[in-house]
Amino acid sequence: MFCVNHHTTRTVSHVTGPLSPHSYQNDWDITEEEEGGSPTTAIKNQRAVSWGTATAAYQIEGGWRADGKGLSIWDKFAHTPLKVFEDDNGDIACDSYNKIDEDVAVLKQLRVNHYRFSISWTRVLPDGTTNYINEAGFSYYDRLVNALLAENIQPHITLYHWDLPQALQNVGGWENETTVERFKDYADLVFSRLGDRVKLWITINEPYNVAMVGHGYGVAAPGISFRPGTLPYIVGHNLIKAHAEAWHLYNDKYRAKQNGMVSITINSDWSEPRNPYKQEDIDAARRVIQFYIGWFAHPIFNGDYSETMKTIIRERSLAAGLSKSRLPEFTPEEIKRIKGTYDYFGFNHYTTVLAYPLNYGNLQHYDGDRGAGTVVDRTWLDSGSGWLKVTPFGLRRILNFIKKEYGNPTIIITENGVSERGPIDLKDYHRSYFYEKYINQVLKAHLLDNVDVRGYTAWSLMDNLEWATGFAERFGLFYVNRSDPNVPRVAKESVSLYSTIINCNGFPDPASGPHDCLKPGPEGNQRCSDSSSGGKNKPDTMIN
Ligand code: PNW
Repeated sequence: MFCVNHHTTRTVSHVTGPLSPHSYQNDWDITEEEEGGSPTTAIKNQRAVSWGTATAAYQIEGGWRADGKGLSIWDKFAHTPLKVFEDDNGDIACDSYNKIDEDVAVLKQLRVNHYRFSISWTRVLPDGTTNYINEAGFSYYDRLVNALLAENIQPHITLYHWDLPQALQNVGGWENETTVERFKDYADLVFSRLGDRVKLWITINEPYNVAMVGHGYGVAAPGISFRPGTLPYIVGHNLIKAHAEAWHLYNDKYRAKQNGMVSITINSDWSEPRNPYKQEDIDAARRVIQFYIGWFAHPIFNGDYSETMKTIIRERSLAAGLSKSRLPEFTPEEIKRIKGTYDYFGFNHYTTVLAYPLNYGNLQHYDGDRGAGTVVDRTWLDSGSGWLKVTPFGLRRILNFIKKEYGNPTIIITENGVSERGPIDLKDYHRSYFYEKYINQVLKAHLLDNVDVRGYTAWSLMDNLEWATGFAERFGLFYVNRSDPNVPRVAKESVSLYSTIINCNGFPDPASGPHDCLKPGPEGNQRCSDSSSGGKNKPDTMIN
């Protein structure tokens, strides 16, 4: 059982200052009527949500040359001057490679049900191929998985969170279709080694970012930007194939014995028309969505690229005198093989944009194909990241979009969170506000709109290397003091908020209190208005 919060007081202090009363009135939240008129705070007989938090290998592990690890494209990119803010790199990061006990201790403190982390491909396969298996690297993940299970924390493993082996990049990386085979071999090895204990898998994290940020805009590894009209689409095409092959491999070879769930994690903003009364803006908002979440979700959940993407890219390519579309085509066999390669919808979400039509003329690239500009509403709260505005309503809306557009799949939110920058302040009120508001929208989607959300994962467990912005943008529930040689993890105040939400499995109704789950410490280990749970801190039904 969980509880939606209809009782929140709207007081928040924020990195950029408090909200004005005016913006409270226009906070884009959904009205009570839209909620279905229900004043319900708890609805019975729903499946439980698994609560978790996430990290990724390059962002936290360090140990970049330890025990035979090979080099990845992020090792190379971060060691190239001027690519990462202040030339930060992941050489040491949060030193998680040497801190299994410390990491598990803070996960325990949070009381999470699952922990999402990624495997560094080159730690287990230094040159990216199965020619040589680095047992020392495997030992790290083996010990981590065992330590998590000993604390009843379910491991949720990402196979690819952007750190491609440099040896594979040297032969073309994701542009080269042979990488699909290499990824499949890598996945096979990891399933065979850890799949007896690991039941939740993500093949690829955020293919959009790999394709666009790494190969279009070029501000993430491998940092390519000189063929923006074709390369991102080729890379995206191979990422989809790689995902599908890994899913089929699991399905054919491991599912019967291991009985886990495999999917991809797709990220997307929500998009609203800048002017909701203007058809062009409504159309632009739809294009933004189809070119973002739809680029990858459409082939995997519905079959093939959307008509929107196929038509627009073909027409713009031909109009520019090209002989065929810049968007590669799947063969009918490939469409069939890719469609349905999911056991759930892994979804990362942070923010919302307002869209309007923007004509790029003849320019042959993704932005031109999408034909939309985006702005934000000035009343939306800022964060430590320029692209991230605090827009909780968008999460409920995009969850409903996923339900409708992709056939009501089971959804696991694999990332959601907020950053700050500037001086360290453990009183991170903006983060508590963010989690309270966004999680409440998740629970509304789940309980009031019947969206099948089974998991929620906060990004991130701790402050870490935020890719090209280095350590300056901090998404952690825990602060990591990197100037102390012990690299300690220190709880920010939002830790207590999030662990209470986990303990109460949502927001208990103050009117029906007092609630034991709100009490700090072990005696408070009880769900909101759920006396039958007997103080257990685990969902009634785990994700699978
Ligand atoms: C995700 N954007 O990346 C990644 O999966 C994480 O590794 C990362 O640390 C986290 O979100 C926070 O950024 C994104 O510009 C990076 O829209 C940038 C964007 C979205 C996601």
